[in-house]
Amino acid sequence: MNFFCSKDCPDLCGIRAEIKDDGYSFEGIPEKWSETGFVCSKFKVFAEREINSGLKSYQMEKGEKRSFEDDSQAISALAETLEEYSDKKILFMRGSGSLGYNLAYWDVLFSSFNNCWGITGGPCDETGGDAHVADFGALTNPDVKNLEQPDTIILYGKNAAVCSQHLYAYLKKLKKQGKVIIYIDPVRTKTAELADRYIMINPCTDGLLACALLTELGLENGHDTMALISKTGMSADDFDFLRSRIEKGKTAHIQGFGIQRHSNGMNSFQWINRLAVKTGCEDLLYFGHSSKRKWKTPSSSFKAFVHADKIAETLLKDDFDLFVIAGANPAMTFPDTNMWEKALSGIKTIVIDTNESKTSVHADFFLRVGGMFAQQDFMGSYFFPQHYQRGKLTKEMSDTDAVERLAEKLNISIRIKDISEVKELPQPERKYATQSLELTMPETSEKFQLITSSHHSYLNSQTLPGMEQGLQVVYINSDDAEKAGLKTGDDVKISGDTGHFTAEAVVTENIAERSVMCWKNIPMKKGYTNCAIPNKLTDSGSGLVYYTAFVDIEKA
Ligand SMILES: Nc1nc2c(c(=O)[nH]1)N[C@H]1C(S)=C(S)[C@@H](COP(=O)(O)OP(=O)(O)OC[C@H]3O[C@@H](n4cnc5c(=O)[nH]c(N)nc54)[C@H](O)[C@@H]3O)O[C@H]1N2
Ligand SMILES: Nc1nc2c(c(=O)[nH]1)N[C@H]1C(S)=C(S)[C@@H](COP(=O)(O)OP(=O)(O)OC[C@H]3O[C@@H](n4cnc5c(=O)[nH]c(N)nc54)[C@H](O)[C@@H]3O)O[C@H]1N2
Ligand code: SF4
Ligand SMILES: [Mo]
Repeated sequence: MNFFCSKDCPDLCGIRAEIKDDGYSFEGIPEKWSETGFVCSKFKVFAEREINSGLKSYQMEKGEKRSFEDDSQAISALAETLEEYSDKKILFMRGSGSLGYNLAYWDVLFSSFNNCWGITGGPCDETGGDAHVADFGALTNPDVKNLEQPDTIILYGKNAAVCSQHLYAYLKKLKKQGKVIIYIDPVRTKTAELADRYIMINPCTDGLLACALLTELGLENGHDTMALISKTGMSADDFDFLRSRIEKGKTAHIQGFGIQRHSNGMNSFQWINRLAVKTGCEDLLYFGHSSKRKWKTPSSSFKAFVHADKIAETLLKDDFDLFVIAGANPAMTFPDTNMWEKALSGIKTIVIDTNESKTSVHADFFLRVGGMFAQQDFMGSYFFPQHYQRGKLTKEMSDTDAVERLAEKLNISIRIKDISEVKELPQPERKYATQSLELTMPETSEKFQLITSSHHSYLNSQTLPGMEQGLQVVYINSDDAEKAGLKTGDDVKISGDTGHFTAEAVVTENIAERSVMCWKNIPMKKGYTNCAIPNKLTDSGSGLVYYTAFVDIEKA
């Protein structure tokens, strides 16, 4: 059967799936740009979490958990609950648990309630997307095969070895063909191993770097290049190398998500966009495109919206009667964990998920769905040109099975369309329209800047029990560690404006001074990284800031 992985990963792997006596087998489908098809190691984790896990739907009654025998019972009970709320004020949130096209039918179902509100803005690629729309009028990505053209490829905060393993494999091939690869990141991650040159940069200064390069190339004026380079923290030699590579030949620029999770993230993106355009490399500028770009989304009309940075705050104000969460784990993945905990414990909550999570422990009703293996669906890649369809592999109740059954009980008319019935949209083109661009200086602080990155063994908060063991660490530069009297293995208390957590120190040369790094979205030795990250919007006004979070560190 044709299958694909619909996780929140830029790649989108096409997969051939087979049902065997002892389970399932999965094999990656080759692409034009990658003859050896493969699926990443995370895929096994998804299969183990989601396929026939035995987890049942349940409802809390006077503090007691009542599990349902089967899906029909659960659906009937949920329909009854929802009927009680038909005129009440509901907040609906859908996350990135699975990003197939059909998951949007949850929006269709809930937005048909009289007083249901949705969410705008989000935690993922919003800021970078806004920068592209502002500059080019569209969010689009050039053909990945254009990467065969340049002499140099620069990766900015794109940890491809971990987050985009197919791109990493392709870059390896391109390197063998003689392309020079430069990787810029405040952390020397696994991706640095691929690079001909790794350049350590201070967080939030990629825009300053692009502006300094443009100025030195005579394409921009009015900026003090020496001052800008000094703020990036890179050596004159590294800067000259970058300038000479861009001057000499064609250069591709690949923007990662890391840069746009900062308070000046949109501005940084716009300066890199400008660098690519003004040096004649617009068709070599990559960020990503929407995974649903080809199709018109099913229409939903919410009464109004709450912004992504205000969800927990609004719930705490008791503005809503019911909170519905499908495929999201905000208690772990959104900023300000402590506020989320308080908000979730005070509101009636329905969680629709494949697994129990830090969010679902607060659920008054938990609806268990079979996840992507049970879901017939289609979707495109964020980065690559391909798109895939898949059938329903397991017999478990999928998200759309649940939507259809609930809609029928609630007398709401919803029909899940086949891909052949979905309207295809024309694909937009880039047209650079930004005349002049101000440069936004990074926020500064006496404190440490906390970066919380993706780990190769799991995706966002989708882990197996115990997976956090050995990963509850904080990377600290050796000079900083010496000043703070810290050694590898010490427990460190990391405190931000909204709370604190504890992790074990790893003293290293592989991180910029005054920055510290933890793995994202897992429990730490005490508390959670997002306890120390306040709710804040980036300069785009729609993305959440994660990495411009300032913290104090002390031996615990
Ligand atoms: N294994 C794995 N893969 C994943 C995920 C996962 O959790 N695990 N998550 C998926 C999701 S939801 C997403 S959105 C993508 C994200 O994928 P990527 O775009 O690769 O982003 P991240 O690895 O989150 O962040 C990339 C890097 O940005 C660096 N960085 C931080 N600040 C700056 C800065 O100011 N400048 C520069 N140059 N670099 C900076 C960080 O040190 C980090 O190494 O990955 C997806 N793939
Ligand atoms: N500190 C810090 N926090 C971050 C980030 C960071 O870099 N640093 N990255 C942010 C980013 S880029 C993102 S995208 C967000 C992601 O945040 P979330 O949207 O919360 O993402 P996940 O943890 O991937 O998935 C949420 C839930 O979906 C469930 N799920 C999986 N498959 C299905 C399915 O098919 N159906 C249903 N109904 N549920 C399913 C999973 O079990 C999981 O509990 O996290 C953000 N949080
Ligand atoms: S690389 Fe991404 S799309 Fe491919 S199997 Fe892994 S998580 Fe899924
Ligand atoms: Mo994301």
